[in-house]
Amino acid sequence: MSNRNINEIAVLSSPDVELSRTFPTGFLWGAATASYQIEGAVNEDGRGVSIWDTFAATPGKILNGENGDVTIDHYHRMLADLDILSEIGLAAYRFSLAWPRILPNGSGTVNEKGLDFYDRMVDALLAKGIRPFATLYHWDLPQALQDAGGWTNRETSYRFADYAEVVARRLGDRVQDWMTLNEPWCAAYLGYGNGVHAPGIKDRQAAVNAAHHLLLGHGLAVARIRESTPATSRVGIVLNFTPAYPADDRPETIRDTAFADMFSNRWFLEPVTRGNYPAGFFEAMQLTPPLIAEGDMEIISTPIDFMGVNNYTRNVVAGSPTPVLADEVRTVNVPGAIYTEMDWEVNPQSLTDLLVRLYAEYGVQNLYVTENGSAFADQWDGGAHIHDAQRVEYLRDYLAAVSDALKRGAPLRGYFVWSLMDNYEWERGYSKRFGVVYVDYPTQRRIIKDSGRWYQSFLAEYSQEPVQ
Ligand code: IFM
Repeated sequence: MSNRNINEIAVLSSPDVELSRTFPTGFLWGAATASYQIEGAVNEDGRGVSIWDTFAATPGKILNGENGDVTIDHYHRMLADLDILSEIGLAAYRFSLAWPRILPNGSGTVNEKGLDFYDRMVDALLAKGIRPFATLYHWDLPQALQDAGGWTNRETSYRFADYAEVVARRLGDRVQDWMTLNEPWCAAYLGYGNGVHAPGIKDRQAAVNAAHHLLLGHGLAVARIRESTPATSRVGIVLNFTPAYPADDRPETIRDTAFADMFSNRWFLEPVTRGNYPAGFFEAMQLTPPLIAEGDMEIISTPIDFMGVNNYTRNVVAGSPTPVLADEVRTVNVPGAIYTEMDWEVNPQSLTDLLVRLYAEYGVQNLYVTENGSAFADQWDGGAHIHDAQRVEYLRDYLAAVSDALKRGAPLRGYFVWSLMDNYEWERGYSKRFGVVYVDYPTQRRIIKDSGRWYQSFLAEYSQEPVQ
C-alpha cells in the first residue's frame, strides 16, 4: 500500500468496514483477466493464429467488427498494469496464457518467446508479493487444432495435456495455483452449439461432443501438471454457474427450472465431482451421448485441489406450456430488479446459495470465486475519476453475499473480481466495460474507477487487525 494516495481512496462507510472484517485471515483477494481479451500483439514474437482471430475477422460475428488485435495492449504494458494490482492492494492475480503464443500450431515446436512473456509476468508478480493464478485455457484455441476439428476431435484433449505440461515445466517452480479450463460450458456450447463464440459452429451434437473432450483434456492436464510441478502445487478447474430459480410454482415451471439447472450448472459440475453426466441430460437435450471411452469418467473426475466459481447473475425460469429442450427453457426478467448492461440481474443472494450448494450437495472442499463483476455504462469526463456507483454497489453487495456463504460454512478461500481492466468482451466487442480500472481505448490510458478505489480501501481495512 506504499503508493496509495489517501485522497483518491473512496471512504468506506462503517458497514463496509465491518464487512471487510468478516473475512478470515488468509482470505485471498484478487482480480482476473484473460489473454485474448487484453493482450493484443497478435502477430508478435511468433504467436500463432487462434480461433478468436479467425472468428473476429469473419464479417457479422462481432459487434462493430471489433477484434483483439490491439485490445488494451497489455502485451506491451504488462509491467505497468501489474503496478495497478499493487496500488489496489491485491494479493493475487488470475491471468490466462495464450496457447498459440506458446505452441503456434497447437502442438510441436515450442515458441520460447511466448513462454518468456509469461515467465516475466510471473517473476514480476512474485517480486510484488502477488500470487499468480494461471489459467491454461480461456478460449483461444490454436487455429491449427480447429482445422483438425477443434474440441470435437478427441486428439485435442491430448494436445491440451501436452501444452499444459510445457507450461507447467517452465513456470511450475514459481506458479503454485493452476486452473486447467475457464468456463468449458461456454467453449463447448457457445463455440460449437449456438455458434455465438469462436469457432462459430451451430451444431448441438458437436457441442456435447466438444464438452466431453474439454472435460477429458481437463482431467489429463490435472495429472500432467501434477507430474511436472512440485508436490505443493494446486490444480483446479473454473466453471461458470447461473443458478436457476422458478418464477412461479406451476409444474411446468418446476420441470423447466430443473432443466435449466442441468444445462447451465450440472452438465459440467457432475462429471468433475461425481464422474457422471447428470441423469437424463442427453434425453433432455434430445442428443446422443458423446463417445465415452473406458476410463474417461475416472480421468475427468480426478480429485482436484479447488474449484473456481464464475458467477454474475441468476436465471428466473417461467415454464413453457409444451415441453422444451433443456437449452430452450424460457427465462424472464424480474420486475423492479436491477440489470447490468449485459441484461444480467443483480442478485447476490444467488451467489450465496450457489457456494453453499457446491459445498453441501457436491462436497467441494476449496472454493474460489474466480470471476464476479458487472458491466455498466461508465462515463469519463476526461478527468482523474470515473464515478461508477452502480459497480461499487454491485461489488459491495456481492462481497456481502460471499461473506454470508462463509458464515453458512462454505469453504471459500478467495475472491477475484472480473475484471481488473476494461477489455474485449468477445462477441460484444468493446461495448461492455467490466473493469474496476477504466481504459480509454484510443490513448490506452488507465484510470482506477471509484469501484477500484472502493476495493482498495476495503482491502486496506481487511488487512487491519480484526475487531474483537
Ligand atoms: O468476459 C467474460 C470472461 O471472459 C469469461 N466470464 C464472463 C466474463 C463476462 O462476460
